Amino acid sequence: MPMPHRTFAQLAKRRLIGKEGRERVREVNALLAALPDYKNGPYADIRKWLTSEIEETRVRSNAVHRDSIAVRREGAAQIALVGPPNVGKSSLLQALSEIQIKTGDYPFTTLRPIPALTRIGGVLVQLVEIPGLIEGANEDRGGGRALLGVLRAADAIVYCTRVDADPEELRPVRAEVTLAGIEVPAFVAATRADEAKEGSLERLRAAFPDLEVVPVSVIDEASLDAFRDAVWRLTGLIRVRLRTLGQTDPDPLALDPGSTVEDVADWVHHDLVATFSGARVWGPSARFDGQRVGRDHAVLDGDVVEILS
Ligand SMILES: Nc1nc2c(ncn2[C@@H]2O[C@H](COP(=O)(O)OP(=O)(O)OP(=O)(O)O)[C@@H](O)[C@H]2O)c(=O)[nH]1
Ligand SMILES: [Mg+2]
Repeated sequence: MPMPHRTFAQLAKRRLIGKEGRERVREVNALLAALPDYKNGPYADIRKWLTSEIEETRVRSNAVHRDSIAVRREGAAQIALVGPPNVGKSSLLQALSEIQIKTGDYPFTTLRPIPALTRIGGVLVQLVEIPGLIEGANEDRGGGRALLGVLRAADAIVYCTRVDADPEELRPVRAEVTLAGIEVPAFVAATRADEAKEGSLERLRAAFPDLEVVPVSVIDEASLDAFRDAVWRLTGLIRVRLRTLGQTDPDPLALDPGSTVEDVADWVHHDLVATFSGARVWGPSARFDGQRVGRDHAVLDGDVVEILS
């Protein structure tokens, strides 16, 4: 009587966790040998998955020897999503952007960093899924050095972990980032929040008291909005909308905090900086609507600015 196929699949996944390269291929072959030899049905599916694992492991091992995997920057900020395999990073990217991306109920579905643009309050922000950052990354385990290189270039990090998982699963990932000397703003996304058991969110918060913990589920729009807001806070950027001829642009510009009216004018047109005479401002930085201000006036998140020529 063979082992039930679900048990076999679970066992197989568990035995592959943390194994890479030759060691992983050996484990896959051992599992294939133990697998009942059905031509169709769930066992045949497991066979297909395991066989594809061999090829994917080979692809990954080759990537190990690269120094860097470039991710072209796009948007106002670049935010890295990192965490243990199979927590739902790709699903988040998919839910928040237009990209079609492979997701799967098994670890290491994603093999290389994957960028996706998401719009937050009218500003495009780039999210990058960093797959398979495992313990030993700093010693280049699992191609870790290249992955850490991508993380280093990011403006901020979202640590992703399943809300119901043991918080200890995330700790090695965070430890590798710290070990690499990467210090950027971060929060913890408690993924698959729709599956949360009582108390698991609190347990996660207790395990990471120094980080904000944001529960998120791809099937809960409100949680996705809260996630977007948290990502926006991480960027530290401020949003300013332009007003021209009495019309306010719906899409804001993203500026560094502390930016002035002069920076806004520079964004509109470099030549404008030399000639413009000031601005009118509505919103948080204005004492009253349409206040007339000089070029050194600092703008704030949510301002509307009309440059006066
Ligand atoms: N219930 C529930 N399932 C989810 C959610 N997000 C992802 N999943 C499931 O979790 C599994 C893993 O999802 P992926 O998005 O591939 O996870 P990943 O972190 O990108 O995984 P790797 O790239 O393999 O490391 C899939 O079976 C998804 O359907 C969620 O919010 N709720
Ligand atoms: Mg993935």
